[in-house]
Amino acid sequence: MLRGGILLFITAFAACSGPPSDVRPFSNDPLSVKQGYMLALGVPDGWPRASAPVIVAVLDNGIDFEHPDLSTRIWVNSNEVPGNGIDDDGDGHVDDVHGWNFLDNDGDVGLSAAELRASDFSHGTKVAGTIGAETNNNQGVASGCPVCTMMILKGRDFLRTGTSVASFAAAIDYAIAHGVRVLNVSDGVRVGSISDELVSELEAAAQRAEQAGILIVASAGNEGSDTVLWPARIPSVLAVAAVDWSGVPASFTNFGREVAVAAPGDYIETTMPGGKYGYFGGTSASAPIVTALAGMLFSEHPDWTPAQVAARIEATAHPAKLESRPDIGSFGAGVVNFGDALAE
Ligand SMILES: [Ca+2]
Ligand SMILES: [Ca+2]
Ligand SMILES: [Ca+2]
Repeated sequence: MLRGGILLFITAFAACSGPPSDVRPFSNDPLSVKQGYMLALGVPDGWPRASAPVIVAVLDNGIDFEHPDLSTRIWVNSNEVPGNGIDDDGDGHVDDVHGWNFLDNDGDVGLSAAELRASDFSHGTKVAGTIGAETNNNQGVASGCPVCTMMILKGRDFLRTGTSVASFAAAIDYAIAHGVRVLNVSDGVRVGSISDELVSELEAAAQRAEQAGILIVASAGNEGSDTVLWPARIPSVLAVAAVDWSGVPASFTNFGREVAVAAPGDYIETTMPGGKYGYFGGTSASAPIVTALAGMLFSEHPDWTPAQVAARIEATAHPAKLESRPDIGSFGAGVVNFGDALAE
């Protein structure tokens, strides 16, 4: 997972007993019985509730957008004619129908046949299912933001080199140009492993996002340390730590004063490439839960600023159970709660 001091994709499982027991279903999606973490987060009765659509960007390693529980939830650039080799909407990107591939610099944001076979390419698909899998379609899982449509910003190792920090910034600018409200970054880079110059580029991109009305939600990291990763540690970015379903901090989670909130980070049942389903874990899984909640809040309050949405999420969080972790001095506002955040 660690390469050159950089946490590429933040996936880990807590070393604990087996998966939690099935729960009562909160939608007609058969696998919602494995999503008890949503009940623990107070998902309101009558889920999903209807609201206006909202665009959420998934900055990750691509999404299997033909997955039957995702295909209807992928953002479509309606001003772009697919496959004609022309930049129809004049945004500087040719044939960008579902987003952009910042690695290959083209509009191919799905997974290749080889990537579909490779288990390490499941990351973006797992994030997407957690945020916005089709809900109440009698299939697969439910999600935290059934009204979110997901833009795919595909890359790999976005934050590994100077070039990829530039790609990260370019991805944010693409999101700004197309009306995104929340951008999920289940990725990060360790403090001290990139130059001050590159940190400044990250901070400038985050500032442009905030000014454009976009909330960035990012994983705190999985080193079990008190040092939150970039970009989560940028003040305007909502840094998400991991807890278990009962609110106890995960053994792997980073913590500290940069953490804004926490969400469950183990046994998160979600979509997998090739039409499959499986568990997801780590602060990579916690961030998309919060992204989903932010998406619901923007959907119901389109006039709110990113700071207002973040403040609502923090103000309605429940205290984490820190009794068993005296080493954790600061853990943000606690565990997010859908029921309280979305209450009138
Ligand atoms: Ca275009
Ligand atoms: Ca075109
Ligand atoms: Ca479903």
